[in-house]
Amino acid sequence: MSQDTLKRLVSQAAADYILTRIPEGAVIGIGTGSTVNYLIDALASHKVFNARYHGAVSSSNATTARLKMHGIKVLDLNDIETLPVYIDGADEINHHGHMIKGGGGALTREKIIAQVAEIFICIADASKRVNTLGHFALPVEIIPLARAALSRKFLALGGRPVLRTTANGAPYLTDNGNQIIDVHGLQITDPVTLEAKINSWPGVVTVGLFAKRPANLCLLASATGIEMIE
Ligand code: ABF
Repeated sequence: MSQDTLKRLVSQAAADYILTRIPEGAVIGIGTGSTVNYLIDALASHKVFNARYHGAVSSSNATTARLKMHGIKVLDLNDIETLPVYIDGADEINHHGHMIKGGGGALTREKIIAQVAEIFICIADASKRVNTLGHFALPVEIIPLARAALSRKFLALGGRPVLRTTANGAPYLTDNGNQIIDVHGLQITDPVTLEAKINSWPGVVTVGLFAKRPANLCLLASATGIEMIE
């Protein structure tokens, strides 16, 4: 079964979960990435989202565009006080629900919304499940002024920092106008401690470790079906 098929399956399962478990009138937090894109399409296909829910809070310009393409109301996080659920993908997830996120470049807004949400549901194909985080290069959103100083710190950690660039070689810029360093070669055995450590460095906007606030529920699709891990 292809990864794409697994992403579609887990997204459909997540849409069913939301529509049956999340009460009417709620605001739904929506993440970023190809798995979430399938979720948005699945929610829209039920054609009840706008009738049932107050709207969605989006974690990126790309997600906002897709929600609006389907006619789903997009709300400002500053205008809501409660967010029952946030659904998002991940690049890696371990058995504690700790994740590496940010491959899609939306880690800062994702982390802000995840922090507000009462429950965080991670949706992924089984290839994202790991014992130890770090095979996927750790994304870190940074202020450009700090790039060289932070790169030296990542090297001292044993990592190999690479500035994320666009197809034409220019530095990739996030929706917030910042740059991203992808740190290769880390074996992250204590994600909570490393997240706090990197967060404390001047110039770091967001580190793509979601460990202090892990996922509450993970829906993982594999050839044998959908596994729900709490
Ligand atoms: C997003 O989901 C990012 O944090 C993460 O990089 C991405 C995973 O992308 P995909 O669903 O396309 O594999 O939330």
